[in-house]
Amino acid sequence: FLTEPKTVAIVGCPFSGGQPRPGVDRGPIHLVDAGLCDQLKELGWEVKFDDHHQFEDISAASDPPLGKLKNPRLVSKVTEAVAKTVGAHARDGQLPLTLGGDHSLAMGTIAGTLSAHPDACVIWVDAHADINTPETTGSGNIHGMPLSFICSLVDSSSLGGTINGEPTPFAWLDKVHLEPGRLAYIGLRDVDAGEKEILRKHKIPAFSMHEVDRYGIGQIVEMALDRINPGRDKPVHLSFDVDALDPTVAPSTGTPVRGGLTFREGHYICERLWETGLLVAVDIMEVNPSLEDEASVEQTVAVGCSLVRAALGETLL
Ligand code: HAR
Ligand code: MN
Ligand code: MN
Ligand code: MN
Repeated sequence: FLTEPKTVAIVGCPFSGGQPRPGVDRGPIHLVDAGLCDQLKELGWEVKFDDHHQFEDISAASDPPLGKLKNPRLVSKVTEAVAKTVGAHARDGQLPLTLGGDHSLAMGTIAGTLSAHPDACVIWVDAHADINTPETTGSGNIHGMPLSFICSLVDSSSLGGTINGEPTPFAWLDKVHLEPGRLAYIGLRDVDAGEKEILRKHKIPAFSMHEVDRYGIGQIVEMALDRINPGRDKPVHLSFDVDALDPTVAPSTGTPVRGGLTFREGHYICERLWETGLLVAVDIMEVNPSLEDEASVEQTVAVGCSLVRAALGETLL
């Protein structure tokens, strides 16, 4: 699916509006400053990186909650811009690598991937399912909801039709659709009751830490691919939330949950997806360099870079 010479387009997204903790917007800056571009050139990639995305600002005052949703207009605007950027790179045969920022950004990245590869499937690596709807969310934080929009569980008209003559935020996502059967999770361990119901109702393949313990990561990745990509012929989008990793491995993230993936388990997922030759887009999300001490930040950033290298073909031998 990628054209030669193989080119990675780094989409740096300094954005934190999908959740309340400041600092996650500095994640992409730290990942790039740690030398990610050179590391990928070293692996033989052409690297396109101009600068981090400059997002239009919408002040909090002009963006009051819509139902429970916090910062809805801002998140909608930013993710729509990300969808355009990621889509353009993907249509050019480049591999978009989106650096977050919070996971609401995946509304944009997956929409962008689908615009170029309508038959793409998604591997979502996360402690959380991020599939709350505007009705089921307890927090109102949109980083806990991107998949409900992407999988068309939300109709933007349910968010109020027009407001002051403006179309409802997220109307641009109405045309975007990922079949729930083309999404598989790995690493779950903190899933809300309403989300569990959604996963059951739509029969979404979900491999929690319990299944990782039971079968081992090698089998889990094949089981996930068997469900969403049995012929191993469809493009794959990897959306990796670093909180999927155990907090001892990736401490600097906004919502750590103990009992996560080991360093190797996280890397194995990336290596195996690269090995399939099907990978068309990668997200690394939720690195927050303002959390924990300096050594933890450095460790988390280094792990983020290392996951990217694993997904982009750094082989061990
Ligand atoms: N499920 C909770 C919510 O909807 C928590 C979501 C949390 N955080 C993330 N997403 N980092 O992966 O608010
Ligand atoms: Mn997430
Ligand atoms: Mn998470
Ligand atoms: Mn839709």
